[in-house]
Formats: sequence, structure tokens, C-alpha cells
Amino acid sequence: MNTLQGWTALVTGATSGIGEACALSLSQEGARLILVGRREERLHSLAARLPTPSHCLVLDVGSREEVDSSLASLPPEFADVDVLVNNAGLALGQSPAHEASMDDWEAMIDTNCKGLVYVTRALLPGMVRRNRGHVVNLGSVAATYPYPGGNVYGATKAFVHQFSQNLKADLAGTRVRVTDVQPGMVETEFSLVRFKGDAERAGKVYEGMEPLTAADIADVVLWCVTRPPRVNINVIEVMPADQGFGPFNVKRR
Ligand code: NDP
Ligand code: 8X3
Repeated sequence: MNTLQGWTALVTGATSGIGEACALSLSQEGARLILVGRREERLHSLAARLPTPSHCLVLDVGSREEVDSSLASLPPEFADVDVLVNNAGLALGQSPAHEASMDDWEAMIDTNCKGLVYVTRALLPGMVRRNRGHVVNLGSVAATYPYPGGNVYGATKAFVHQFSQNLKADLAGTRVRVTDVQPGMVETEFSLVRFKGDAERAGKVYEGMEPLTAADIADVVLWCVTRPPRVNINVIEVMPADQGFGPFNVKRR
């Protein structure tokens, strides 16, 4: 199938996990790709595996200057972005709020909130002008369901949800669509990053259960993007069959 032939998609955080899987599936569907991330070698290695033309952008989405200058100087054949997958993001640590690191909190806010906003604001005017576009934001179940140590990470994903809904309000009547995809547990490098390279602790997160794969989420993203232009999927929440909800945390005396 080549339903996205003639489309250009930009995926942030394409060096790993969900972003890498989204880039692959969008390319397999015919889109040309702009691949964004900080690890240059991984971007080029992914580019070599894509069946369509691609352009690599080595940048930190949390740097407004880098985002603005790179996106303002895209090669002409990649300049009209139709699909933006705002995927770059991370959790750092899982300490209770009164013990958490302020540096970790700032890094999550800079990437998950500010980075997402910078990239969106840079690409949205072109989408509106061409009356064609789709912004897919990677939110999380953590936006809705709090858990111990989720604190600022959950709050950043709640920001992603509200920003997505408010974008939708501004874009009503245009053919620019907005979707907030909210995954539960997906086995990627997410937990390795969260626990700062502690592979044993990261592995325990998925022990004895079957997590989602990055490809499962890429499927969902592709499905949202390939609906008819009149259809906007506002929010989509996806969990592994093995994941459920915790009870209220009542401290009994
Ligand atoms: P990974 O750690 O595997 O991938 C994260 C990606 O984000 C990497 O490509 C990384 O690239 C990129 N990234 C991080 N910081 C920056 C930055 N400052 N600038 C540019 N790129 C950056 O995790 P996932 O694939 O799991 O995570 C992708 C998204 O999905 C995140 O937003 C995450 O919050 C969300 N999510 C993940 C879930 C999970 O269980 N895995 C569940 C729900 C949501 P590089 O380091 O090369 O810059
Ligand atoms: C990632 C899912 O439950 O680890 O967004 O916060 S969770």
C-alpha cells in the first residue's frame, strides 16, 4: 500500500522505540521522512533502512533556537510537512516529589512540553496555509492515572493532552488534524532512560507481563493518520492486555 505517497512526515525521537517504529511504518506507507533526534549515527542508520527518501535533523527539541533554525531551512523537497509525530520525550527517575531531582524535572518539562510546543509552532502555519496536516502527539496513560513517582512526568503528559485538545479547538474547520495517542506500558528504551542506564531495574518493569511493542503504537499512529480527512481521532488510549488500574492509595492507621 502507498496511501501516503506524496506526503512528508516529520518524526521527533526517531532514534529509538516508538519514534523509530513510526518512521518505519510511515515510510513503508509511502511518506518521505524527516528524522529528528540527538544521536546522529542512529538517525543515519534508520535512514538507510527506509524505503522512501529521508532527511536527518540532529537536534535537541528542547532548544528553541535549534528547532526554529533547522525547521526554517529544510530542503525544498522536505519543506511542506504534512504529518508531525511529536514523539520525543522521556521520564527521568521515579522518586517521590519531595526527593526528586529538579534537573530531572526540568529536563522532562523542556523536552515533553517545551520541545513539543516549539516543533508544533514552527510547522503549524504551513499546515494551515496548505489546509492539510496532522499533528500526532505522544501522550501517555500517565496523563490520566497518577502513580507514585510519576509526578512531573504525568504532569507533562497532562500538558500534552490539554495542548492537543486546545490545538483541535483552534484548528476546527481546517483540514489540519490533531491526535493525542496515550500508550500504557511499551517496552522500548523508555525505562532504561528513566532509570539512567540501570538495565536490571528497567527489565523488572516488564517482568512477568507482556508489554506493548513500539510497532503496536506505530500501527495506531498510522491508523489515525490514514483515516479520511473528515475524521479526527482526538484521543486514543492503548494498554497492554496485562495492564490495569491501581486501587486508591488509602493510608490506614
Ligand atoms: P525511547 O527512550 O525508546 O525513545 C525516546 C526518543 O526520544 C529517542 O529517540 C530520543 O532520541 C528522543 N529524545 C529524547 N529527548 C530528546 C530531545 N531533547 N531532543 C530530541 N529527541 C529526544 O522511548 P519511547 O519510544 O518509549 O518514548 C517515545 C514517546 O512515547 C515519549 O514521549 C514517551 O513519553 C512516550 N510514551 C512511552 C511509553 C512507554 O511505556 N515506553 C508509554 C507512554 C508514552 P535521542 O536520545 O537520540 O535524542
Ligand atoms: C509511560 C507509561 O506508566 O510508565 O508513559 O508512565 S508509564
